Amino acid sequence: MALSRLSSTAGRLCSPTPATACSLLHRQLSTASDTITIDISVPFTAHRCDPPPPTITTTPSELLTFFRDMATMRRMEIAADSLYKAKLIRGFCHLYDGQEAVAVGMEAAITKKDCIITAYRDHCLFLGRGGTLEESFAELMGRRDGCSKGKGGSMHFYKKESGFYGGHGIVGAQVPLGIGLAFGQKYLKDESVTFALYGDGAANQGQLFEALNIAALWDLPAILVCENNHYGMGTAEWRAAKSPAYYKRGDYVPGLKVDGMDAFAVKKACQFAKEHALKNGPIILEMDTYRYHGHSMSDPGSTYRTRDEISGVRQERDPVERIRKLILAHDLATDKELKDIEKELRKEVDDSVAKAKESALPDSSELFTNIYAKGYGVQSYGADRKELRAVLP
Ligand SMILES: Cc1ncc(C[n+]2csc(CCOP(=O)(O)OP(=O)(O)O)c2C)c(N)n1
Ligand SMILES: [Mg+2]
Repeated sequence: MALSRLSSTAGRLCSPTPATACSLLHRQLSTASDTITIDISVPFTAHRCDPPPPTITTTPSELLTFFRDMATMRRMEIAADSLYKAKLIRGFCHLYDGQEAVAVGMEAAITKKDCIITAYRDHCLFLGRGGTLEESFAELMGRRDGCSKGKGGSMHFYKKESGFYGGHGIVGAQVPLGIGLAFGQKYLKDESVTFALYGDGAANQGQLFEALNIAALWDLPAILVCENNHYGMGTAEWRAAKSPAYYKRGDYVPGLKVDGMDAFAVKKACQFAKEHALKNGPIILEMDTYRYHGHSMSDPGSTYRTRDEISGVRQERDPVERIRKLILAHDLATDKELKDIEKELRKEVDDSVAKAKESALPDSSELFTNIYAKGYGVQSYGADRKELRAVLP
């Protein structure tokens, strides 16, 4: 399923296979054209700028869309966990469950002309950009129908045609690349911006400050999004950062601290940041979020933090549950209808896994493609630099 189909446009809630729950909701929503005003959970804290007001207006259909999109992402990551344990996914695999509100809220504020670039925790951002579940699972399992033809795996999802530039394994390295994208956007005067995402661990890297310096000097339309899930692998932020106020770490660059578990707060902050960046240059958004899984599949995630901490966040700040409560409070659907939607999504995820499993492994000739740009005739010499051993495709 392409999440783009579920984007925040009213009336695009239902998947093409009509399900009872979906049509019921559709009937209700067609009469509910009202806008709803929501207080965001935690007011923004600002650095060198006036924060936007802590309220946002939405519609019943956007609320339902947020619910469906985040529940799909949650289910996808749970399925990836099982596939990894069944050894159908090999190598690295970093899951995003807990952080879904960042992907969904950001996507609701921007267009596909805007660019997103991130680190290795990239599956859900790819879905948000319109990637499909099947492409995701195929990539995770190294199959040729994957979004990177099965050659990237979990850390290297891409969808350039809708502004998604990956998927990067070197911590922090995506930020200078993102600033490069923003440079291109300014140069071409196309009124779009780049969101460069990085973690709290990456926030301490030198390259981030070097890139930010250039972005600020040249007023580039760049938004640095620090997804602060409070841990870099097994290291708590307080052990790694003298100042964990990441939204202020740009010093001369403005910043906002945002409740990253509230999709509406994220949406509002991203709208604000886009407007700011187009007029004035870079801004930092610190998203206060949490990952439920360990750092990667080899980390049980419970040795450096308590189980109570994890369950406390689930109970009090879970991004999907927050939207569920809003939908129920505004009588937009019943609990049963929402559960039926989740059942339907679960089936969609399972069907996509089954289809992805049918995809073949890449052909061995693919080992030599997508390594060098075609047509440059890259030559490989022996150690003496005289004997030509191969001309690569
Ligand atoms: C340059 C570099 N150093 C170290 C690593 C190993 N490493 C991978 S993820 C990670 C932690 C990064 O944490 P954070 O930036 O908070 O992102 P999160 O995993 O929490 O999303 C480290 C140290 C790496 N991949 N690249
Ligand atoms: Mg982190």
